Amino acid sequence: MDYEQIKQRVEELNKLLHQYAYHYYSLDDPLVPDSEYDKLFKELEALEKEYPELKKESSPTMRVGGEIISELEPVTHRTPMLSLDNVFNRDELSAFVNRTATGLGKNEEDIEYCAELKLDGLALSIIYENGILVRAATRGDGKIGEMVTAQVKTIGNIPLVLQGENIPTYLEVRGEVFMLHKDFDALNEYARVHKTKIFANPRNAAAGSLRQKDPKITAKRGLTFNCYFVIECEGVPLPETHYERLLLARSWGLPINPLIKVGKGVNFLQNYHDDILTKRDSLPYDIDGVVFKVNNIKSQQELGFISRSPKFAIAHKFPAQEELTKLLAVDFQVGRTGVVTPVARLEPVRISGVLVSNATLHNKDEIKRLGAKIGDVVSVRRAGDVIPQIVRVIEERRDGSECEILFPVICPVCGSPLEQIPEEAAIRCPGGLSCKAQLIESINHYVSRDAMDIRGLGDTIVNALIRANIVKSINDIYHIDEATLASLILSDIPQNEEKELVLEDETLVKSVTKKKVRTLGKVNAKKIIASRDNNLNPPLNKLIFALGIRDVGVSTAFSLAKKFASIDLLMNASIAELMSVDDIGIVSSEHIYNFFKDEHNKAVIADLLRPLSEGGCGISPKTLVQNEVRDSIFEGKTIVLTGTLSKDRSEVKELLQNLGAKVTGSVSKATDIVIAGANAGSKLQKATTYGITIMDEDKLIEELAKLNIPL
Ligand code: 5U1
Repeated sequence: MDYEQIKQRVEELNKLLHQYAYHYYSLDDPLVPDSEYDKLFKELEALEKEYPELKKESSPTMRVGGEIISELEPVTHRTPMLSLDNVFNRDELSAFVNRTATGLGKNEEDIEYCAELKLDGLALSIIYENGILVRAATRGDGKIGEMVTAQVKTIGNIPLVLQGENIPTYLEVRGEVFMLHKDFDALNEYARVHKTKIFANPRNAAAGSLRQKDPKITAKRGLTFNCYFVIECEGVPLPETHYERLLLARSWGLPINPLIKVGKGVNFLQNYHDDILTKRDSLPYDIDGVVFKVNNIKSQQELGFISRSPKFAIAHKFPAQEELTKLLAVDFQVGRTGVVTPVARLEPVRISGVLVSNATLHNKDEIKRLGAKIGDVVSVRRAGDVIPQIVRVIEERRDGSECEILFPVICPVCGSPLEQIPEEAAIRCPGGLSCKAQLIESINHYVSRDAMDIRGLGDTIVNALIRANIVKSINDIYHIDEATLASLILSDIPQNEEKELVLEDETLVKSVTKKKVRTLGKVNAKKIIASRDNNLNPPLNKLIFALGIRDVGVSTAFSLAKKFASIDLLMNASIAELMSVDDIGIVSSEHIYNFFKDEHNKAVIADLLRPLSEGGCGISPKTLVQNEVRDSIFEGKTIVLTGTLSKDRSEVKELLQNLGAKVTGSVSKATDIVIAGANAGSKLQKATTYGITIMDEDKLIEELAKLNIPL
């Protein structure tokens, strides 16, 4: 290629890569596979390295981050970046609606609002000149922000070059930069392993990542942007409503949130607030409220501003997800595999509607990192369905009475000396099943739904069985008779007391008399025994999962059952054979191998499998026949998972892959099935448009059940 041809090729690669990014992020409809994008990206990188003068400021290669900056440069915003006034309840919301109507001289019901999410990140201004991203700045004090252009260019869903029709000569948009929970978790997991800074919440992580002086670091952090306002636009006439302006921005490739709605009246606004509040925990990012804006731009201008916020918009805030409370004590819990976990006992505090009195402290390293002491005032965060966490200690609130948290050296349950596992932060009790805590957890795991599914045998009864020395190992469950179980259930209830009784099936019986309890005990015992005896032929994968082998979760158990036709073959498998199973590495193979070589485990399994006629437990697992697996409707299909599923998405993905499916991230014409969980958004919409088969979670469970795979 001569220089002219090289120049042309660089132009062409720029154009193609921008177009591919637009189709991938904005249209959710990739034009080419990721491998093709990567190939062209590398080609452009190589050409730019050889001919640096051909590298444009808007080149897709800017996504990986440019030079390190010594200071973030101050920038004056052409239009100040405002903040929003807040309301916290319906009365305050009604007052806002009323004020707005009075201000506009209209009826409340006639004013249209655009309802949006209040994303918990940081505000950003982006300017495009002739479609090219030329400047991005943080809010700063509203008048002067910090230039973060190079950092913002690394954010995948922000177009470096606007796409579509009628590109303006000048455009300034505002929006929020935030971090998805998955990116936040990955960042903190990395920080834990590499002992670098752990962020308290996704907002801090987003701010810390955007304000990096080295844009290459920003590039690795996984930030996301949603546009929420078109501030200035030249060269293209703008529509008259805020919502239509957002749609226009979207047509140029700027991402907007899919949950935006338009409507009228205070009831619409309150319902939107309530609806989003119920969805809050299942969203893949943090929000701290909703925002309502008068939709008509002329009306917005008519209403004007008060000090630093517009009169046409309001934020309806949600309860905070972080609150201060006192760390009263630390208990140490022993899990199924013997890992000892410190659990913080807190002065009960209400966090986003839930009373929190415990929080996990993970391990010794985490306590050290937090520098927590008993008696400290701590900030506790509860977001989504994640276990509450202590995110920081408020050292300024110390009064000297706080005391160190001492880690036990012997197991708090069985007294065995605890072991520090080399290379791991975890401390473990080596007691195995002779440790009551591990025994309880093993039994609870064995009887759980994904395992042997023995209904009614909950925590309380398992505890009582172990305390009474009736159950010392999982096989003992099969040697209990109904009368023993019934008497045990009865004996656990105080004799002359009327009280509320929560049954194992979670029904609440009020003021139960002694007589009634006696009957309930018998009924429960009958149900438990029936459930146990009806489950003597579980699918092999369920039995493997139930054994509680380290590293063997639902999907690994399934892979093992697919590979080894019987428990005998699995028990005799070599480490090399185990490693040939999908996603099983050397460490997991060793755990599995060692589990089956252990004499105690061998004896327990032998008793589980021994026929009833010979005094055994009579378990005879059903083999996973290869044909069954091949006949699955997922074999060879391209599947997209979207929305919130009740099971971990990566586990579902793995399961489907095990069934021969290809699981991809975005919906295209090549997609065969979209599995839509709760609150599925644009991908579901797109699947409907393309006429792709849509399956909800219940249908997925039903299909997997046909293959004897629990979800
Ligand atoms: N969704 C949304 N969040 N938010 C924050 N819209 C929105 N608008 C804002 C702010 C500070 O200010 C506008 C008035 C530009």
